[in-house]
Amino acid sequence: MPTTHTLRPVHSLDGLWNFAFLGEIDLAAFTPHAIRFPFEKVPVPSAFDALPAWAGKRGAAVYRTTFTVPPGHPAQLQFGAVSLWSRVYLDGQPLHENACGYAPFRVAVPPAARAERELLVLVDNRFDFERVPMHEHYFDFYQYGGILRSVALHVLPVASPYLEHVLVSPTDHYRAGEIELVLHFGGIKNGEARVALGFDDQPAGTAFLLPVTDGRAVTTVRVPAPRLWSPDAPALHTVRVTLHPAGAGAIVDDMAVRFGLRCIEARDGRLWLNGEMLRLRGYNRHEWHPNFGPCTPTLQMYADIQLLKDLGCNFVRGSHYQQDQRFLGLCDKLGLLVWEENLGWGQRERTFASEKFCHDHRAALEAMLLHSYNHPSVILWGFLNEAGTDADYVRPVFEASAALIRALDPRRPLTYASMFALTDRHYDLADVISLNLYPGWYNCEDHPRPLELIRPHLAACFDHIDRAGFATKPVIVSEIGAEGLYGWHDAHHDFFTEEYQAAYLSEACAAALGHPRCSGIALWHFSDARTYSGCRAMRRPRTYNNKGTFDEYRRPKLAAAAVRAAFRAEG
Ligand code: ADA
Repeated sequence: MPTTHTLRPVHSLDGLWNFAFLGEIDLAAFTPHAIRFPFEKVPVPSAFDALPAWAGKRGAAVYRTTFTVPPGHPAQLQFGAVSLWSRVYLDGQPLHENACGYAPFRVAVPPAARAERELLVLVDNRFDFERVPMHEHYFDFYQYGGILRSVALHVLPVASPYLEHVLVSPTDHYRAGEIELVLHFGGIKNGEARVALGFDDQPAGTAFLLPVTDGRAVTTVRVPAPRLWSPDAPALHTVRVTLHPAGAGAIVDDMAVRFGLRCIEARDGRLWLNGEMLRLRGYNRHEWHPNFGPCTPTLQMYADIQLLKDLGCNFVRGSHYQQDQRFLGLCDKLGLLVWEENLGWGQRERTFASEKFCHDHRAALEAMLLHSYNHPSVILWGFLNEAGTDADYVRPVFEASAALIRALDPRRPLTYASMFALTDRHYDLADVISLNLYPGWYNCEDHPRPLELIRPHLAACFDHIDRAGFATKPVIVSEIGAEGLYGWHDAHHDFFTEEYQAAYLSEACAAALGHPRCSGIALWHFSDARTYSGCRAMRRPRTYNNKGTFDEYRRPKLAAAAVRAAFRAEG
């Protein structure tokens, strides 16, 4: 884990929990005291509807476990992700609701006189715009239910402050090892905190006082023996922050975080990493495997990164939601650049008019920034894929999102993937312009040779951006692709064959990477993934999005060799 503690006890709650699928219950009438049903044992993390017993089912379910906290101690539950909607009960009392199935969240556990505590998580994977407006049935990826990511219990110090987040940013002097630390505290609002810092294997330095305003303190320091992070040499450092009591006495809390010294910039129409021009070669990737749904084992994540690197990629877009911290940690260590984005897919006016949506989106975006901040692999923040950015109703949410990102992290560029390359009205808000383009796949019914559409369309889009006044912003093709059904070949090399897909991706790579305005390409997509059920799947054979270069079991299609040739020639 990128964040560790040596003083506070941290217990993983992953393992077998009691579980019951409740189906179409009325959530308003639910009370944990009235539960009279047999529990089964189900692992946490899990997507219950990826398991054979509840595959494809929608409804409510409960997960239940117990844990112990020393009497009188406060504690905190840290959830990686619970989908789609959840309510957390502690000892029968509702404590917290969450309505973004991919955002991490924390729940304060108040001190109690007894040690054993009962934790019950009510989850619901039914779509319901009023209750869970961030998730919609029309998203082109299957949305599962359950406690999708790890759960941990942190036992906190009694009646003293503790460290909530430590955010590390390399400054302009990153080559000399200078970093800015923003410390978020629990238990001190305004006042002072005594902290000490230790880097890598070295002991902590002398404790010093920092002013705390609104629960936060900022300081700038130098990392001894600094080494730069880059995809080719992904060197990592650690800082351990120790928190001391105001007077004399032992340390009350500590937190060690891993980070990298690197600088990512969007300027002069290009992307720059550590001062060198950067071109992104990569894929969009869903966190998904047919056997586990979105709860992918670490080994599979590692294998996927190996496949990406073998194709010559330096970049992955975590489409279309916050990534698992394990995946980001692997990208840090193995040197793969990441676009980290908040959940969203094609939302239109009704969504942007919803107060609950605006609130939940903001909370999830903030959680993404706080939890994924220290990953040097993350070079772009993104949000709301393919929203209605050809219209003005998105503006307030887009402006507020950009402002929130810039307030929390002024040093990393932000972007959003637009499906309206020629009519988008909000490019001014992005540091990097990202275009989802499907010439030669969608909307080309009247063209006899659709592959010929790719090059002129890309050129027209790049040209439009410059003419619209955004020549100083880098542009990337954030999606482009075609379906190829694994094992489907025919002499016509027509739509859905592996041959058409391979030719399409070759042409897309050549058109994008051959254009002087292009700062990168993320192909759609890495591996086939389950999507819509029912009639919405008419354009999705097998109810899969089959535009993977690999099928769902990571078997390569012909496209793999085509992309490898294109990317390796660049890299
Ligand atoms: C969009 C969208 C992807 C996927 C893709 C496609 O650009 O962002 O999630 O749906 O289209 O396959 O059509």
